[in-house]
Amino acid sequence: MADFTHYLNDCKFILVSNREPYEHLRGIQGVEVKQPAGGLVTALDPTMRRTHGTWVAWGSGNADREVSDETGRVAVPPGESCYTLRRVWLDEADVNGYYHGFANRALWPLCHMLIQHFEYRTEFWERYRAVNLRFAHAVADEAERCTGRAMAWIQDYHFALAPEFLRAMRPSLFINQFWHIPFPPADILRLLPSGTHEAVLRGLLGNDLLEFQIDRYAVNFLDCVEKFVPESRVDHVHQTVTFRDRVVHVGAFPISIDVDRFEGMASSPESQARVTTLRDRYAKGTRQLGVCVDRIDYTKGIPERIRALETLWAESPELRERFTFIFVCTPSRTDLPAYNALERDVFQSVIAINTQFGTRDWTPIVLINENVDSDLLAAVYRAADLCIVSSLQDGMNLVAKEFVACQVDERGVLLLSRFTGSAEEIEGAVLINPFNVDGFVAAIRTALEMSPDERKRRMRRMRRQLHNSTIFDWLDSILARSAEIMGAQHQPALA
Ligand code: ADQ
Repeated sequence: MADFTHYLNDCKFILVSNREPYEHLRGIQGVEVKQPAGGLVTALDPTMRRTHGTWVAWGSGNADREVSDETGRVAVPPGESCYTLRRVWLDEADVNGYYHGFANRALWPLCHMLIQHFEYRTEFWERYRAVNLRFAHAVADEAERCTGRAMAWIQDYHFALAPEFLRAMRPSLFINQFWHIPFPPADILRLLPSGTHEAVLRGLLGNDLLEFQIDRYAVNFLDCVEKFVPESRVDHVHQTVTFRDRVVHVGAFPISIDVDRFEGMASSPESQARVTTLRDRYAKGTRQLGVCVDRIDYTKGIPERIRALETLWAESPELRERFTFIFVCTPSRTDLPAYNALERDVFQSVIAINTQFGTRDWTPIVLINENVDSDLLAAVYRAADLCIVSSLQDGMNLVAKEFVACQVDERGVLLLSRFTGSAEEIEGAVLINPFNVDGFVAAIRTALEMSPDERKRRMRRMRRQLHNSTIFDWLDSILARSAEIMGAQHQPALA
């Protein structure tokens, strides 16, 4: 794995995210440590180990306080002590207002333009402000502890206001932020009350560099700033904003996956054995196997996908017993009513389809409703003849990239929603509009009928692209750009 520490020189690296990389939990055996699964932690933890920096995050584990000092600091990984985890404490009202509230009920639906789910409450906003301020204080304190320069790298939409707070506390700290989800056009952002949408933009303008997944989101951000922050000056050509006598850089940095890891998992002998079992069961001879993998979230186009499958089996009886679909999903944000309703809806629809079309020997949709470990996931991706990603909006979508990385036999077709960041990056997928039922059904038919040569040609092309754009390339490009901007600032970036 590449070493990125040279970009930092002697600069202290402070990473900020909502979720922590290690959670201490009290179990029957005493305190246990859990490392949450997920691409970001897997990619950033090795980098943090090398930088010996600090990771600032919400201390969500029920034994976190027991093992942390009075400022919330604890050395991690346990037993190795390579870097510091600085925990920020949130009470129930904070979590409800900042996280479930403003982040997930206001910003998340708004950024995905699914405004029927948008909900604004003053209490959400006030908690979000207060928690962002608390995080900014923690980061400023961490910057203060080091003698030299420091760089803060903030993750995601949970912290739209923290950069501005932090800028006021530490004017010369280098601050950058990666926004993982789409950024909406101005007409959508202004659904936030007057004063609030401007505050979100001014908050983000506290950064030196603001990274989006694709150029379209960067363009939306610049348009919003131009409309709602009159005291700023936007340069659309260079993608910069001059604001309060500083230059804020904006750009596209598409996130990816650890391609070699997924390819390695898919190629292992255990995976090969699982693929043989899966194909014997579901894809023998001319039968075919489809797959999808999602958190159950209304942005992922799950009901639209189920409707397309239902229409396909209804209109093409010859495909019954010939095309089986493995539906891997995991419950998500179950504290929110919209997510519970969706989960119920998904399960009921799957049962209805299986009842309508299933036979004694054949179940159309095989539902796996759990968090599947990545080795099994890799085998399922490899075994499939097609994978459907039908998001209504999606910042990037890593499932599409995982499927491509695992397709070592180059037999699978990727059906990919036009409204994902990945669709603007990957060439070789069959693009779909999940709102267009007939077009969606026709695309599944196209995939099922595609010749082995055409499948191989498309998959090979996607795999080549993916190998040139891994999560390490993403990290490299962001840190290289940050180092470049820091160097050009002509001021000793003293934190
Ligand atoms: P997410 O909305 O979570 O991420 P995505 O990029 O698809 O969306 O990542 C989901 C991850 O969860 C994948 O790694 C997938 O394998 C895993 N996953 C889903 N269901 C699973 C299951 N049942 N079992 C095991 N693993 C499962 C947000 C943005 C995206 C953006 C990422 C990264 O919404 O657009 O791509 O961040 O920036």
